[in-house]
Amino acid sequence: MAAEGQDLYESLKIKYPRSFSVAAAPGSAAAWRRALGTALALATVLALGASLAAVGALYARAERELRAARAAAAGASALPGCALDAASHGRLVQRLSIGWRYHDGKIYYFSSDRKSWQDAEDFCVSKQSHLTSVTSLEEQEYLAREAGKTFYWIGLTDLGTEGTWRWVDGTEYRQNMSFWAPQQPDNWDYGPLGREECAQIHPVGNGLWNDHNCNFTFAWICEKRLDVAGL
Ligand code: MBG
Ligand code: CA
Repeated sequence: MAAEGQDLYESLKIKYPRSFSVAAAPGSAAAWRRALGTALALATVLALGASLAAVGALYARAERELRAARAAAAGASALPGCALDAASHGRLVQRLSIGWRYHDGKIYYFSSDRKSWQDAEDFCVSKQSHLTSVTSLEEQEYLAREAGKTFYWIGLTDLGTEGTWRWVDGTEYRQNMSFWAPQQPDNWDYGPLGREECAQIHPVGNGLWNDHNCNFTFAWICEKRLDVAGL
């Protein structure tokens, strides 16, 4: 039986696993295919890694903004006379999460597109707010700081009665709480386009005010107080 067993082993063809197989001759079609396969696998891994990093970054940003919104909402709710009910609190968080910014008992919307002064005010009204008023040096400095290098319409106009300025949100205009840039308002003459009856925060004057032609389009700032109903 020993002889038969030996014959059996001699006729056995050993199948090596692929990883044991001898390297394909350099330059051969098999070698190219293998190199291509490796490159494709590497590219796929890199692409997956990059997508994962991008999704991770987006997620981190969303988390950060939501945390900031929650903190701001908590701050707002803690204000005297500003006890928000659950529904208002929810709407506040929602507004903060879509870009409104909380400051000192009010929320502000800094637009990223441009509109004429009246269209900007109409936009604010459609969001239960008005173009912003400015009622303190502290508020002026906040708005100027946030405005940076951008022109923004504010809710001040002398449409109707030249030289008589009024806030569209009903706030009383006070000369001693106005922040006009030097030599402004000057009611500049644009000929057929008319003069200047609407106010804006002017980056050239570090956020001080300039009167401009209401039909020109600029970014704008809406303001909403949190201590009034209808958030
Ligand atoms: C511009 C103002 C414009 C008018 C003009 C007068 C550099 O600012 O935007 O409103 O006041 O100055 O020179
Ligand atoms: Ca002007």
